[in-house]
Formats: sequence, C-alpha cells, structure tokens
Amino acid sequence: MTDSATFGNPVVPGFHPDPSVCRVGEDYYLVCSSFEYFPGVPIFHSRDLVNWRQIGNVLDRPSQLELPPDTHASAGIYAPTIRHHDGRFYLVTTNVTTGRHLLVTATDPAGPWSEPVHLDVPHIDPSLTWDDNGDCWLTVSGVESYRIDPETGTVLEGPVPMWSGTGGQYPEAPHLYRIGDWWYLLVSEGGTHTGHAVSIARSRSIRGPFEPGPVNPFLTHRSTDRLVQATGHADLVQATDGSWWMVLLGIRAKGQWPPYHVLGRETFLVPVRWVDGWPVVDPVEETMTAPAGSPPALAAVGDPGAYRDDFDATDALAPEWISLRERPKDSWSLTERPGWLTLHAAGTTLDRSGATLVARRQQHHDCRAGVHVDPGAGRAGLTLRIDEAHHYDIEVADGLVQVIGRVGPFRQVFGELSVPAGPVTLTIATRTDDLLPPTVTAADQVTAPGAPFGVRPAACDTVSFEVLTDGGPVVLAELDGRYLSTEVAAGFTGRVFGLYVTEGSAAFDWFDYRPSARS
Ligand code: 6LW
Repeated sequence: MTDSATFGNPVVPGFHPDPSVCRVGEDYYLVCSSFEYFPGVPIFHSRDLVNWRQIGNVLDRPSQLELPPDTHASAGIYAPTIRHHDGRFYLVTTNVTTGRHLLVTATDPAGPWSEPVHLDVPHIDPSLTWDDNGDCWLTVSGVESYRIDPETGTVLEGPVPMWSGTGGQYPEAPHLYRIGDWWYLLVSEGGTHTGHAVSIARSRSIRGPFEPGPVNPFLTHRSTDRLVQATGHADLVQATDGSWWMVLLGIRAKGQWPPYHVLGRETFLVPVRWVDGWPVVDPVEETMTAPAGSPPALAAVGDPGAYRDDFDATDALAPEWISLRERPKDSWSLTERPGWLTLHAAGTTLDRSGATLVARRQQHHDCRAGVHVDPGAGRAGLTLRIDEAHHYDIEVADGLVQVIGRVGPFRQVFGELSVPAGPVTLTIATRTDDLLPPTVTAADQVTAPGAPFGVRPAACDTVSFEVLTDGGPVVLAELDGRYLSTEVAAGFTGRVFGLYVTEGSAAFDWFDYRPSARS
C-alpha cells in the first residue's frame, strides 16, 4: 500500500475460497472452506480487514473432521459461516463427504472449538443469524431457512422458502443481516466460476417475503476483461468506524486463451456504499481505494509474502501447514530429530489417497519454494500439487534426484541427477514471464529448456525444478504450468507446495517460500 487510501487485493491470497467474516469489538475474524485437507477451516484475525494472520484451524481434531480415505479431492468441507452471538463464536459448515452440516462453537476463536453438533438439513452453504426474539436461524443454498436450537441441532421450524436470486444457476452462499428495520438477504448465483454474481433482497420479516434490490446482481465481473474474475460468494461486515465492507472470492487467471487459474479462489475485499438503502460496490481490483478514516485506509499493508519454517518448534506445526484427509500422530515428528521435521511414509505414492504430506498454499504467481531434506534410506521430496492426478514432484532416493510429472493418466520422469548421499536442497519455482513455448517436447525440456518453437506463448506459467549441487543450482526440467490449474484439474482447491515421503522416513531441515518479482 503506497498511501493510506489504497489496499492490495486479494487480502488472503492463494486458495482461500468461500470467505465468511465477523467483527467483535476491534477484531475481525475470517474463515474459508478447506475440502479434503486436515486440519480444516482456517481462521484468520485482523484489526483492519486487510492484514490477516492465521490464528488456527477450527476443525483440528478427527472427531470434528471426518475425511475418510476415499474422500475425493475437492470434497470434504465446503463453505463455512462464522458469527459471534452472546459471547460465543459459532461456526457452521458442510462436510459433503459425510453429507452433514456441522456446528461448532468457541469462546476463543484460536480454539479449541467444541465437538460438532450435526444439523439434519439438506443443501450446502449454511449460515447463521439470530432474530429479535433471540431465535437462531440456519439459512442454506436453494435458498431456504430453518429455525434451529444451536445447542442440540434440533430443527424447530422450516423449511421457510426464501428469495433465490435473479434466476442464475446455483443460488448459494446466502447470508441474512439485521440492518436497521430490514432483514437483508445476500445470495450468490451463477456458479463459482466466471459466471459468478452477488445479489440482494430485503424484508421487514425474517420469514419474508423478500423484495429484490433495484440493481441485481449488484456485483459480477462476468463477460468483462477485468483481471479479477469469478467474483462472488460474499459476506458483509460493518467496520469499527461504521463503514461497510464485503469479503468475497475471486480468481486471477493468466494466459491468453483460455486463461488458467492456479492459485485457486482467493479472498478479496471491497468497500460497500449504501444508496437508498441498498448496497453498491465498485469493481474488484488488485488495488482498491479505501474511504478515508476507514480501518483499511489506516492499515500499513504488508504482503504476507515470504516465510520460512526451520521446524525448530517442538510441539506443533504452524497452522498454515495442511495434510491430506488426516495427519496421523505417528506420521510426523518435530522431536525425533530436533530442528527437523521428520515424516514417516503411510502411503507409497502421491497418486492415491493416504500419502504422508505436509503442505502450504502457493500464494503468488511468481515464487520459489525450497526444502533441505535428508532422505536417509527413504524416498522423499517436494511436490506442487492440485490433487492426486495433477502434481509435479522433485524427489530424492538412493542418491538420485528425479523430476516427475503426473497429469491425469500420464506419468513421466522429466529430469534426473545423481547426488551424494545425505541432505540435499530441492527447489520448485514458478514464473509468469519468459514462458516455455507450449509445444516443446519432453526431450527438448531436458536438453534445452525454453527452446523457441515460434508458436504463440504458452498458457499461465512455467514451473522449474532445481537441485543445489556443489557446483551451484542445476535446473533439471521446466514444465508448462497449465496442467496444474483448475481449468485442467477441475475442483475447488488450488496449488499447494507439499513436503512428502513415500518410502521409509525422511527429515526436512527447513522450508523456504519467497514470492519473486512480477508475482
Ligand atoms: C461452495 C459453494 C460453491 O460451498 O462451491 O460453487 C462450494 N459454489 O458456494 C465449494 O467452494
């Protein structure tokens, strides 16, 4: 942020979709969906709506988060809603793998959160609100509401049909707000890709009927050439100075045609004005202007940017580290080799569920992620993945470093180098300039990375793989990044950098992540 009137978007980069936010005093809390990853539902804290720090994960115990081994990629935990009521935080979400909504509470948002209460209600995207009588209402996609007892999960009334948007597909992410003498109903429609949109209606009664706003959808980027696309799935919050704001998801695709997005759906922020009792927002940009005196305008914005983990902690991994479906206690240790993260292989391949993996989200288009790993007698490495069928790996075993690409039914070794036994530094870098021409064959990639083929530029980015030798870094291969995009892999997540072991045990001394220029 250059001066006090602008802020950078996304405010939570990388795959952080379906944001929900609430304010308690001077503090803002935000949560996102997490799908097949454990722990689930990352929770963030901020004092200015722009600078967010992850303070934990709401679902961090297997008793709260059932993700059986056959949980599909992009299944599991869908959109959550966070609210604060009578001194307690409430979080409700849907585990589409078990087909149930779960409601947990806490007095401290950093946790621990309670064991779940399950709600026997259909649909997805549950949201909570309390009416003037103190009754609790659950609203779900479709859109319909139920009066519930949040202590027991008992449904006391409903379904009460609500307004379902302007006719766009998938009316979802509903939220009810008591503002003045009105009940406002915010709904997303159009689906969570480039047709996404946000619409609003209001009523004097929480049961409706709802009258739609004068301009609906009041936010959509569909059919525009704006950099930020797929804007939708929003939640409103009033700031400490009375100004109103909306968090929402969006994507930043790269490449000429078709564009590809690799960072997943990210969390954006936009200021809201009220005109004649209805919300109005400007288009969502990477740099937004904040009303003077508003918390975002007063924020000194630092990109979360670089981070390094030397695994010197002994009790717990940082909350940003996520694993697939579970993280068995005997699969990892910070004490077996102090100052190192030791991983023990559970699965034998990254291509199927069950692999021992500890990962963090890619948060910048141009970045470098490196590890210093001692494979011992095992097979271990660093992967850039979207799911079990879409990942690029650089791994070491038996004194050989290999670069392996798995895309759908295809699996291939793209480069290899013999290295001395013992710890080795492996790096994966992504760049959005100087892209590889799209038609270079695998052979060309090994012998002459970037050989010109004179056809139109490639898609979204180039992924390169390095091993550090005594003679300096050696690039073993460079691969077209489009195959690790949502447009190719499908699904609701985004890329993560993962430390993994598929044979025996291995120890990681450090993980280092740095955004590089362009970003
Ligand atoms: C989310 C819903 C959606 O719950 O996708 O397409 C689901 N829309 O709002 C997962 O992100």
